[in-house]
Amino acid sequence: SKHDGKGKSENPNARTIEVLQQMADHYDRMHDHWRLIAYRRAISALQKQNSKVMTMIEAFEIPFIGERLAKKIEEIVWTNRLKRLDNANLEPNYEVFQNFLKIYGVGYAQAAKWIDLGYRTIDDLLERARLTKNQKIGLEHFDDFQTRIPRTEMDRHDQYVREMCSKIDGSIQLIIGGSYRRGAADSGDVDFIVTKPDCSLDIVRTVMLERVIPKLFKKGYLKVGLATTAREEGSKWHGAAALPGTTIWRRIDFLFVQCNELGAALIYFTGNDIFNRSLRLLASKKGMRLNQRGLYKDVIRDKHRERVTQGTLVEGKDEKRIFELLGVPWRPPHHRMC
Ligand code: DCP
Ligand code: MG
Ligand code: MN
Repeated sequence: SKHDGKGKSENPNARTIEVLQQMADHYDRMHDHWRLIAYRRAISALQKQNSKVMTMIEAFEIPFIGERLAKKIEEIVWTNRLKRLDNANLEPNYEVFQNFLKIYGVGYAQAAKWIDLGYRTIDDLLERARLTKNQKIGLEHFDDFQTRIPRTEMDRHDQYVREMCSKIDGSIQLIIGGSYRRGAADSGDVDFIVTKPDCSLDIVRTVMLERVIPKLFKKGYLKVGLATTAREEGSKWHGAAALPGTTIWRRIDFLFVQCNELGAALIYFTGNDIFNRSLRLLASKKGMRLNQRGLYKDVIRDKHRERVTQGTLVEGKDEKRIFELLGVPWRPPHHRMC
C-alpha cells in the first residue's frame, strides 16, 4: 500500500494516478460530487496495485473501477495524457477541428486544410469549399448522421433488411454488430454483418452487391452508396438509408464475411474499438495475431515488433473459442465497453 514506505514515484501507476488526480481536482472545482468520489476511489484502488495497469481489461477487473474509468486509464497509459483534460484548455480551433472530424469521410489532414483556408463552420464548407461527392453528402446530411438511432429504430432496420434478404436468398444470415450488439440504447449507425453458411466471401459479396443492395435501392430504403471496397480487399459497403415513412438518413455499413471467419468478424465488428485494441495487443504479446478474419499463431516479429511471418490460422469461426485461445474469460458483447 502507499503507506509501506514506497514513495509516490515508485508506484508503478504513479503517472496514471497523477493524471486521474488532475481530473479529480477538476471535478472538485466543478462541484461534481459523484465524479469526484468515483475518481478518488479509482485512485486509491490503483495505489494498491503492485504492477502497472496497462489495459482497459486489467483496469476493469479492479474493484471500484468501472468501464469508463478503465477506458481512461488505458488512454493515459498509451498516450501519457487524457484527451478530456486537454479539452479543458482549449486550443482556439479545437472545437472547429473536432466538428469537421465528425463529417463522414473527413480525416485529420482534410480538417486541418479547411481550417488553414479559413473555414470555421459547416455552412462555410457548404458555401465555399471544394468538396468531393462524399464530403458533400456528409455535409448535407451532417445533422442526420449526428443524430443517434434509437434502439427501437435499429430493430426496424434489422427487420426490414432481413425481410428483403430472405426474399432473395433464404440462407443469408444477418447480425447487427457495433454498439447495437453491445446493448446500447442508441447507435451512431447500423453495422450489418452478413454471411451465408458454407460460402466463400466472394459468394456473399456477389449476392449482396448484385442482388440485395440493388433491391434495397429500388425500394427506396438505400439512398446513396459512399464506399465499396475493391474485390481484393474484399469486404465492405458503406452507405445511407432511411426506413419507409421516415426522413432522417442513417449511416449503414455492411460487412461481408465468409462463414468460417464469422467469429473473428463478430469480435471485430462488435468492438468497441478500444476493446479490440486491447485484444489485439494481448494476442501480439502471446506471439499471436488477431484481425477481422481470424486468430493466427506462430507469428514471428523482428526487434521492432514488425511481423516477419503471417502465422498460421488457429481459429476464425468460433467467437468464444478465440477468447479461450487468447486465455481471456468470455465477455458477452454488452460487457465490451459501451
Ligand atoms: N472498429 C474498430 N476500429 C475502428 C473502427 C471500428 O475496431 N477504427 C470496430 C469496432 C466498432 C465497430 O467496428 O465497434 C463498428 O464501428 P462503428 O464506428 O460503427 O462504432 P460503434 O458501432 O461501436 O459505435 P456507434 O454507435 O457510434 O456506431
Ligand atoms: Mg456503429
Ligand atoms: Mn459502423
